[in-house]
Amino acid sequence: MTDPLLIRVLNGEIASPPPAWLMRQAGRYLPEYRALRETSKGFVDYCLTPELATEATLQPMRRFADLDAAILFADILLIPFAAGAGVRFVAGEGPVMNPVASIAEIEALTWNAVAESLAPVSETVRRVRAALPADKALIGFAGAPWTVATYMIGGGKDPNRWAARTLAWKDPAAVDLLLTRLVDATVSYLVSQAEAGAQVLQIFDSWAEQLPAPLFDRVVVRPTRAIVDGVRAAGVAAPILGFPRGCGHLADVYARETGVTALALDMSQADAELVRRLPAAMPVQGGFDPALLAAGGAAMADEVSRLLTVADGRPYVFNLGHGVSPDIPIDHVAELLAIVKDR
Ligand code: 1CP
Repeated sequence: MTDPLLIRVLNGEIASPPPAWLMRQAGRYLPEYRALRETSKGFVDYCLTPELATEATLQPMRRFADLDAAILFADILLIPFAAGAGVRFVAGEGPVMNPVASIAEIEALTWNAVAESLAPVSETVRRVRAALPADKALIGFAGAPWTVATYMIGGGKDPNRWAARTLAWKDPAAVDLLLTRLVDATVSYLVSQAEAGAQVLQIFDSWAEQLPAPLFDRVVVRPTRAIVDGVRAAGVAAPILGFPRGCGHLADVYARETGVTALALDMSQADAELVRRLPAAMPVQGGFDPALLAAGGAAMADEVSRLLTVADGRPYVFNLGHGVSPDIPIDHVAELLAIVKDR
């Protein structure tokens, strides 16, 4: 049997039309998601209940036949939750947790309990894979260590990553220890997702922005390289997508030095000159502005054409440059996917 289109393209095939999926394709813009979410006690419970998480993963697949892949319904903050950081999602405020700032606080977390408490996620992966048609790929994911660390150091959303960036300069040993613990937890988490049936793995580094090059190397590139090496050492061959959002032209360094299979581009990185400098033939993904998806209209088709030009003969996966936001009209999603698949 041939592999799903997304896997073939991440392994180097050029496809027209390209495979398509959308970051945050499950979630609050879907009425069926909001209805299901009301039945759970809280967001973490929802993610760790395989029946609910399986249903949330499959909802966008049922609605949009043009999607080539499902992404596991979970969250990048499940690792700090499982490590006992007190993660909770407060309505209207986002994630909150107990901040860590010292080696003692980092060592006091229950890192050894992470794998067991995230076992329900592997069960979700097994259920989704069993329910998905063979031609649709299943994507597993985790947050990159730096992005997860910014929430842990900030005690939740850390505006401008100020707390995390300050600590990275002030107490490098503490931040490096936190990143090391996160690398180890993330490697086993991703390996168990792959063993349960995830065919692609994406590493979300949503807060890779605002870092000077030496710090970018220390907190983004090296920990990501360690994850890729760890996953490969465990015998997992699945393509790995890296998404270093907001790092501008440092995406080139990231693409060369982390070992990822393919690079997910944000809006400003979806630029012909930047893409030309990437390692030869490395597949690229994404770049479409979620605000244009909110706006809708004829400009969507022009931007899809532009992105195909930017990919310039490389394997390309259609996606957004950041996640779907809750206010996006569902009709615009269907229209956008039809535009992508029409050519
Ligand atoms: O109440 C709710 O329903 C919670 C809303 C929600 C949802 C639907 C959160 C809380 N997380 C998710 C799911 C989620 N998160 C997925 C599921 C699969 C999908 O459809 O794509 C994924 C891949 C994520 C990843 C995630 N979580 C990221 C990385 C991607 C990105 O958007 O940059 C980040 C930064 C988070 C943290 C997070 N989770 C949720 C919130 C409110 C936040 C904070 C975001 C912020 O700090 O602004």
